Amino acid sequence: MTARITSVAGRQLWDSRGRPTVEAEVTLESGVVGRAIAPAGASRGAHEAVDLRDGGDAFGGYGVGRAVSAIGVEISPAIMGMDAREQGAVDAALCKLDGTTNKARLGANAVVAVSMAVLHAAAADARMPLWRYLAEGRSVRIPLPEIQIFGGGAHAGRRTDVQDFMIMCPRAGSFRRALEITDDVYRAAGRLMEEKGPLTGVADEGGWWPNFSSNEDALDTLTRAIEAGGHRAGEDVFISLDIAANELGDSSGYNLALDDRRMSGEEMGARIIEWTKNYPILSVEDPAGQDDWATMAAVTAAVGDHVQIIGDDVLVTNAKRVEDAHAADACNAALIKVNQVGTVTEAKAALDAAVVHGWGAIVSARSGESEDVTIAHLATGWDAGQLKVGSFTRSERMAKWNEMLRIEEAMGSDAVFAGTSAFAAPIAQALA
Ligand code: 2PG
Ligand code: MG
Repeated sequence: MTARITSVAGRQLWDSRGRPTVEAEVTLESGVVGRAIAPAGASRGAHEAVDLRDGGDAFGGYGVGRAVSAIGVEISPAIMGMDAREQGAVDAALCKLDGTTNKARLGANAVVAVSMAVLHAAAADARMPLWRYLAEGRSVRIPLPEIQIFGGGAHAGRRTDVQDFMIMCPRAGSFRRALEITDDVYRAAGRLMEEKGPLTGVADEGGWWPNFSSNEDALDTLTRAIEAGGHRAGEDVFISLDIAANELGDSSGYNLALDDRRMSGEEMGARIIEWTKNYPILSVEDPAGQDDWATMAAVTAAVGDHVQIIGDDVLVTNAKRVEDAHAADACNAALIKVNQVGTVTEAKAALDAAVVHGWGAIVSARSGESEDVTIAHLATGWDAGQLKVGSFTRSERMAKWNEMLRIEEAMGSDAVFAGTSAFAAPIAQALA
């Protein structure tokens, strides 16, 4: 059996925020190696798996010495000898070894790096690109990208309340074309920002640093940037928002600092609904806090037939929470981040739960990233339909977009761009 795991090693590398992170390297009997690097979130849900950090003074407390040593001392002996092609069995062994509900003992950063490295090793052993290995012979679509133009919230010193101002081009026809359109809009947005005042650089995920006087000012500027870039807002290019409302409060109230307002859940929901009426918005992520399902459900009931309502901090890539959210009609799409739950198998289960209910599914990066391009392969091989990576600058983001271009090219004439089919059926019909 050549796919037998013969060694698992961990090492400390650095992420896009200059913080320590974990890389895992899995070697098989055949000599094949699989590697993966753990990403890290800044706006996190309370129900997420948690990273193991060393604390103390070194590296601002973000050291991963203990997580790296957990890989060598505990994880390696536990999965040594297992078949890398048995991802489910390996991930079950990792969960059992950790023994907590949130990967707190070994660290989600250690566990996710190993889980993804095992997957890479298995694909390499099969001599296939990862996306093709995951597709298992089925035809899969090229995902629709969701790309940030302005970064805010926890990724930009809370300069705007809304965290991500993004665009989507469901009618672009191909991934390559969607990126070209994004380039037009990104550059036009930069010109408009320059006119407003000094351009002050970029936020954590590479989007323009948001110099805005109100959240609506940001929405106006983005709409104008789409048009100034030579495209039709609400026709070819749509706005997608990640409110990340978890960072703004909970069901007892939300603080919109930029608008100098404290709002009830009901008012917050009404504000989001109003934005979807006034701007060409096609998708809204986390319009309410992680446990405020009443507001999530109110927004979904009001506009969910033509606007995608995504759960991120609300669902935390947890299949059980996807089921609960479905029972509560709280959203119509799920964000999928492997490190939010800790293993490839659990993330796939959350995606499957969303797909079974006819929801959209978006494989997503974190705000702390690296050159690791695993998510491009997961979004494609799992046929998720959508991919969220961050903005259109900085190599930890461009590495994923560029990998998608390679995948699209490799598919050749078989490549099918998910486009409008990426959404839950009512939204896809509304776009048709
Ligand atoms: C999110 C992500 C990416 P973070 O909220 O969707 O934008 O942010 O990784 O900080 O949770
Ligand atoms: Mg989010």
